[in-house]
Amino acid sequence: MTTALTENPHVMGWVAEMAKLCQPDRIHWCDGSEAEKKAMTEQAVREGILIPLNQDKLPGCYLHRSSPADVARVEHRTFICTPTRDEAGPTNNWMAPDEAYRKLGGLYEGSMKGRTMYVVPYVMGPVGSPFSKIGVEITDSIYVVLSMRVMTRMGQAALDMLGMADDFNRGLHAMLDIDPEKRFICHFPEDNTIWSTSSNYGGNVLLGKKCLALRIGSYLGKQEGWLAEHMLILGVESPEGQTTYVAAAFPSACGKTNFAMMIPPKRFKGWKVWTVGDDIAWLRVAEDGRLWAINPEAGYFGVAPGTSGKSNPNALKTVQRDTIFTNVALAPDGTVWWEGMSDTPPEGLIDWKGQPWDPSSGEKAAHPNSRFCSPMINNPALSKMADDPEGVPISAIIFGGRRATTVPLVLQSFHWTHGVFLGATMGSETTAAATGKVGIVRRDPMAMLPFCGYDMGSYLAHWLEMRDRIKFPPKIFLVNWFRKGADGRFLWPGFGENMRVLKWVIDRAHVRVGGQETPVGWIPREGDLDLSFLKITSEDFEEATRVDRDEWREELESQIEWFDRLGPTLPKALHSQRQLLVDIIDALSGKRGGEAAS
Ligand code: GTP
Ligand code: SPV
Ligand code: MN
Repeated sequence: MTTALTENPHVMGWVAEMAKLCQPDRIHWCDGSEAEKKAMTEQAVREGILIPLNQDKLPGCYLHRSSPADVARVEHRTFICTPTRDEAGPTNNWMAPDEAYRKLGGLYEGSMKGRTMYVVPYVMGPVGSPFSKIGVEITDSIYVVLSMRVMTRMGQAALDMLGMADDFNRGLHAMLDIDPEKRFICHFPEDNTIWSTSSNYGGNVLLGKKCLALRIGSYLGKQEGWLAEHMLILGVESPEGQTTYVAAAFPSACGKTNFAMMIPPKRFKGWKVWTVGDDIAWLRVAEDGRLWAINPEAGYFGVAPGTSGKSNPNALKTVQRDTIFTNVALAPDGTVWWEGMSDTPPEGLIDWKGQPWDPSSGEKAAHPNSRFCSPMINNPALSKMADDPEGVPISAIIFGGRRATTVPLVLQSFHWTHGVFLGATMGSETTAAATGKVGIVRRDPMAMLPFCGYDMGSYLAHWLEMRDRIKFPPKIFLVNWFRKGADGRFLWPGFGENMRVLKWVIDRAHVRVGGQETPVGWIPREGDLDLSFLKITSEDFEEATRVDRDEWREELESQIEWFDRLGPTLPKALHSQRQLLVDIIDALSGKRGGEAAS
């Protein structure tokens, strides 16, 4: 056992209790030092957990291959364990706390015999910030320790910040035998505790991320009057040097990392986009009456496929050093490859399962949810505010999903409640970030469906209530980079070209550009979006930005089922908002008004 790094009786007592349960041979307290990283990396290489990559081309980079049945989040095995089912709400899986403690306790018992238990203290948010939260994750996975070191501020600094307080998240993770049948991700919001078993994949086991920063975080946010959101944070700097900060929620694998690291096209000379965060934002109201955001993370756990020098040059630069790649393909020269990195794959690839890859097999070389785990300091576009204890003031909030139809390229809400309505009813096609079928449209409010730690209706009520606390509320927008033409092509080129939409968003936030009112929100008029030097036909642009009354009438109709599912805690204001839009569309279409109007 390495010596404990704290005398905090709460930490010591809990670690002792968990050690008694799991019965490890050794306990290692992680201090976060370089020497520790070096020793653990060497051990991981010896044990085959990490494969060293070409250290000349990719210094400090390693490849990890997961078990083939452990490649994504498992929403059906993720539970919110509150005393009553109602507190978890209709969209979460629920398990009674005693049952969960009993069931997982049985799985943990003796599970670390012959193994090392690592104690990983970490801070979510800048060290010393009053808005940061402390966690301690106990794990028997060296891959988790090395990843937590990238994704959080890990080690001694966290224990120093905690001092003798009892205010820390207690996370317990055991790999077991990675059997999917023993896999559970259980959250106990009342105990500030997370228990995770039988997985070694990112969102299931890096407990600071989705489990603490979003599920437990959202629960704390409701109680303490702030918001924990699945949002990127970026700053747009104008040629005059004015920086406007924007937060954006897109569901998993729907473009947050890409948007947060965007390089504006040539047309936008002198404009710069700076990354504050790429996945999670904690938002609170400051004394100046504005909404301020911090990124609780210190690294990026990003989707590899589709990342190229064309689509996201900043991400490609970010992953050139000190990066752990998971489930990507390995090239003979010790570099990595994934679908979309280049048009022609290198010869002689080893696929993500460790087998020689046959390009004609129809199989992917990299898993569709393969990921890179890189420190944020590698990002050439990192905002100088990324580590600021106060965070940044937010002028606009963007919601966005992956929708082949209906939702236009960009839409501005009429007001806060309408914006919350657009977020609450957001739909998106499912992706490889979670197990299950890909490409099914499902409602994913604020991109938080898999991450809200309590009842969804109460969460939406909390969003509405936040309005009263914010003197200068951000403007709310809805975007869709993924609308398709009749031929199945994406209509909008996306990636860096999204700057054109972002520019309209910040101009609208500062009230300096026009727009056109439609029944469902404001859209850019012809000429409002700068399309110069963009290769897009006017038909495609028209199709990408169009608000079709019939499509929206259907969309609004299909929301009834969603609202019914959310049940009695869904705020009345959102029902009224939906009915109002129905009435407006019906009136414009010359149909009889809805009930409210008749
Ligand atoms: P999580 O880390 O899972 O929360 O995902 P994310 O929201 O950060 O998604 P990311 O930026 O990694 O993008 C996921 C996928 O969407 C990648 O394969 C991208 O290539 C693709 N993508 C991102 N932006 C765009 C866009 O503007 N247009 C199109 N067509 N695809 C995009
Ligand atoms: C997501 O799925 O939204 C992610 C990756 O950001 S994970 O950390 O696995 O949740
Ligand atoms: Mn995410």
